[in-house]
Amino acid sequence: TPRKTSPAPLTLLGLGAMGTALARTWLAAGHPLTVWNRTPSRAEPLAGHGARIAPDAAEAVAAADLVVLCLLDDASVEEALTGVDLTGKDLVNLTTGTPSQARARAAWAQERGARFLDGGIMAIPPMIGVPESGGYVFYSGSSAAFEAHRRTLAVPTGTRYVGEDAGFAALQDVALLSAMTGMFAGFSHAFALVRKEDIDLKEFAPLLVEWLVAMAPATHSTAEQLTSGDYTTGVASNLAMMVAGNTTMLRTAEEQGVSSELLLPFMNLMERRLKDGHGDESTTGVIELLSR
Ligand code: FVH
Repeated sequence: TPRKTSPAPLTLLGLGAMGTALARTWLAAGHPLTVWNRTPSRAEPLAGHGARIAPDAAEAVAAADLVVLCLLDDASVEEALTGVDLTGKDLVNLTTGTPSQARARAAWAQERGARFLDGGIMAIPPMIGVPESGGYVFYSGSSAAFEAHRRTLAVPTGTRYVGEDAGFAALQDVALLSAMTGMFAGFSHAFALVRKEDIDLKEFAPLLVEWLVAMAPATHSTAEQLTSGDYTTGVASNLAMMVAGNTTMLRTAEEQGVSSELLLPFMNLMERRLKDGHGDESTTGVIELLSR
């Protein structure tokens, strides 16, 4: 029979909305948890759930080998850990930052004798501790640290390790968030078009969802085309047809008294690519115009 190991101790710095959600799941799973927050009053409610509250970041870090950070930004990580002894620690930084901030922070941690993992959280606080929500964290950096703490890290939400390059988690996190921003822009424009008409928005919403889900697999063909270098569409809609269709979308916006400012940046790129002679392609060629 497999030997049952007791839940590993860890430290968590940062008890904002996300940090508190993480703390609660580790405590509920029986992990001995030491917490620290810049504003101590935010830590107090966790004492009743079994957390040990450290008076400062240095004491919190000293309490466990695994130290998780969930602070506002990279500057707050710097501020919280300045002067703290990190020798022999495994730092897991769930603070959102850029890829270069993650790489610099990994080098910084290594200089101080610590292993480093960066994490990009693909979840919001209510999804933490709810496996069926589909939330997860991208991790990158020290694979040895990831393997050592894999079970503990999997307690609050799913885990996806994406490589030794400490910047990869942040990069893929931000790439997904950027795609989400485009989707928000798209459905905001759609609602703006219909909302002043006699159309039930609650009936329109599921149509929008169905359409977005039906179109989402285009991401797979985009990946295939970028990999092969052949952007031509074959039987599917091509850029020449789509640019012609843009005229109807822009005219409809005008008729409805809706600004096209959310659509125009992408449409302008499509038109540029068409003018460059790529009417037989999909929209994949637009990506060529984005690289600086
Ligand atoms: N909440 C969310 O939906 C998103 C989901 C995706 C990932 N993000 C990132 O997670 C990090 C923490 O987010 P949060 O929601 O917990 O944020 P807040 O509730 O605003 O808490 C911020 C904590 O950071 C502490 N803090 C701020 N500045 C400093 C500093 N200079 N030194 C030490 N600690 C600092 C703050 O402490 P206090 O204000 O209570 O004293 C909070 O503990 C974040 O990167 C999101 O992008 C969340």
